[in-house]
Amino acid sequence: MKHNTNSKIKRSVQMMHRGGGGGGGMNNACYIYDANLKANDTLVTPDVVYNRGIDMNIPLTMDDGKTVTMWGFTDGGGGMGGGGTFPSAAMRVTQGQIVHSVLSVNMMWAHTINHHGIEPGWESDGVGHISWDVRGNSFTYQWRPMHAGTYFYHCHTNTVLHAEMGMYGALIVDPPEGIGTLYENGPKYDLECFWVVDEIDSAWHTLSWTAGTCGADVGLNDLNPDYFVITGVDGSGTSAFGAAAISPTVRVGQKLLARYICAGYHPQRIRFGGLTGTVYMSDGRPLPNAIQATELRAHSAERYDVIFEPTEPGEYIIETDVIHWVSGEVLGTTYAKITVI
Ligand SMILES: [Cu+2]
Repeated sequence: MKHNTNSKIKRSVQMMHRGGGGGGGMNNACYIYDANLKANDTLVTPDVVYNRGIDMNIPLTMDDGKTVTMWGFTDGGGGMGGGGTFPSAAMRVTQGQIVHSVLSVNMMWAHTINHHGIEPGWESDGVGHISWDVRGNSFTYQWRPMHAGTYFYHCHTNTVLHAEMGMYGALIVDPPEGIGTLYENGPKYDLECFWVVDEIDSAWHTLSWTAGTCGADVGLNDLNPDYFVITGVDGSGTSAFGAAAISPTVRVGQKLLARYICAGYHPQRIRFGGLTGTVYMSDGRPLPNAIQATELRAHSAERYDVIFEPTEPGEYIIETDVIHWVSGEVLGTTYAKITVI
């Protein structure tokens, strides 16, 4: 009898493990860190409130006509109703403001928000497995950025998968001087662009939200990208040339700030197409001494703030290589463009 009972348990566990398939579909119970979810008892009156919901069915059409399903946050709360974008809508606040990010997860799948590089209290850190995930509920994260710069926010539930699925957005902190100054008493700029470079392994994009947390090897250690995107656009051709936020036009004499985020897992090398930029900041802090650069290398989640002051009209192609982290092979390249008139 005892032997039979054990066998039944084994079978039911195996069936649970097999339940991990299906595009964001099944309520697989292996990843449960929401049991401790409580209201955030640290909240004070905010200066800014962002409402974020979840959309786990965002179609991203690539240059070859194929569509990859992305996940992301909606701007304005809600649950399954759609309306999410890839990347998710930016958050933009001023240094010193108290901000509430209200995450509403009106579904059975768990998510969080981690404001990467910001330093809130632990209740608001949004790292699911060490505090709690949010599902079937809402939670208010409170944060107060004290350093201007370029950041991003992302889901921190089953992070390897959920970040790959696209659950991130830019987080910009302006100094007290406001938009047009990079950091407090720092350099000025006239316009800005956003280079958020990421690689996509479309085979991952049919996995369930708990994939890899149930003991099975679903291949999350083996990222084989087949698409390369820049700020939500297939970057392998010229598609990003038509988006002003990625491929700006600047007049001679103007200062262009490029906010570059390495949003992939493999390292990247970005080349400025013959332009020399001044690198003022990395990861939300000014460099001790700004450096002149014609290219940069970055690793996962790094950010760089680069100001260009082009002197010659022309078209400058910004190439970002995604480089295999072990072999050094260039896996793919994204293209953007600076037009100087
Ligand atoms: Cu998530």
